[in-house]
Amino acid sequence: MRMARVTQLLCLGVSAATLCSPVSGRAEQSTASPWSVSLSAGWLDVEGDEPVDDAGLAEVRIAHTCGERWAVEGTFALAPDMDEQFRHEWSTGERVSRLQEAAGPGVDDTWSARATLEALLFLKPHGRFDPFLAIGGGAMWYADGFSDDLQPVILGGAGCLYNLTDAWALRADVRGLFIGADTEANATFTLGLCWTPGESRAAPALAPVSAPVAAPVVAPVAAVAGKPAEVAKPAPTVPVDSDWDALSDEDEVNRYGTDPLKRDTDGGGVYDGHEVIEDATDPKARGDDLQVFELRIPFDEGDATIKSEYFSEIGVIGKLLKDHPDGTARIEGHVDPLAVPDAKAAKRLTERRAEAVRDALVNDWKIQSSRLTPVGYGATRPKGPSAPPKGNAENERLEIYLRGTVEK
Ligand SMILES: [Ca+2]
Ligand SMILES: [Ca+2]
Ligand SMILES: [Ca+2]
Ligand SMILES: [Ca+2]
Repeated sequence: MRMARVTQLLCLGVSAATLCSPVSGRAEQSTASPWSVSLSAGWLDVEGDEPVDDAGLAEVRIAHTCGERWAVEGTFALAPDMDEQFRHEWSTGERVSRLQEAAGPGVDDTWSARATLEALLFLKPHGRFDPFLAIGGGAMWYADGFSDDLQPVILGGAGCLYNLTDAWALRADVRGLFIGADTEANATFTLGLCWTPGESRAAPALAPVSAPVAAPVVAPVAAVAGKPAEVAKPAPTVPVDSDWDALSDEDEVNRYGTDPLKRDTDGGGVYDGHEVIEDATDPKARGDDLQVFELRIPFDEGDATIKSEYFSEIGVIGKLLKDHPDGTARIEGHVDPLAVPDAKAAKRLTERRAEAVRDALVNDWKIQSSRLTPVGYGATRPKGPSAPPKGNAENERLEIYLRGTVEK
């Protein structure tokens, strides 16, 4: 749970300490709300010499993203039915209710509420699995007056988000709680659901597809009758990119000296726009093109799960990176604009697919994650025109650009 939308997590849970942290959205560049809400439920494990026994727990959490890795989360927890705990009285051999000793005769169950504020540190902000550490404090209140009205709480622990979609994630939380002046030690275990309204995290900023096209020079309209001359607004210009290489024809001719009708002018394997925009190589010199692979992995519609029969194709990349320990890979996901019409959804889907390839390289080939850069381009880099009604299959692809994997 990658994070610009750090803050809205909603966890539904079953037990004590569940926390929905900003699943996918910590502070990356994004227009998403920084808020998240979580509902969780779980179990409150109580120290053995306390008046009450272990109990079920429900929690509501509201989180706010504070940066790439940090979020602040407020939690209200309720244990609605806490049974009494007993001790053995050695002198009489009887079981004695600790709760009735503390709260008075006839009180055989009670309930409690807790409010806390925690700081969350996300350890892997861009993964589908998004583990985090948590530490904070607050106060706890027991009904039936068997304890102080409000007891201070210090808590710490960890959790993990599993991003299902841009908006929803599962979460699991574990916390240790030190409550009250006698520092009784309790623990909570919860599962929940997180909801982050709005857009998901954004992919890393992309370079412009083509250089800005110079606006036509428009001569000012002559001044009339003493009025100042007005400047006509230029009509918006759509750059023409005849060869689908992400550089406009005009820029290819006037700025880069590349062939506006040839996608890969130097024939080295990498198209002109990628050399100019991403690679900083020379689109007119064949020898400096990066090593590039295009993977045609069929995904289910809207899904980013790689089917096992395609792991061997990723293995080709894994072996190259294994053989070249200094090599790095940029993993790009692309779809056709008709296949996923919503631009934000397309970007997120392609990012998830690129992350799936990265995860396979990390898990199956033990390639360090720091050597791999997954990027989602959505439908901004088609290889050719779309084809109604379902789109051009050529445009749905993963491209892997390798550096440092070819002996010079
Ligand atoms: Ca072009
Ligand atoms: Ca070209
Ligand atoms: Ca090239
Ligand atoms: Ca080149």
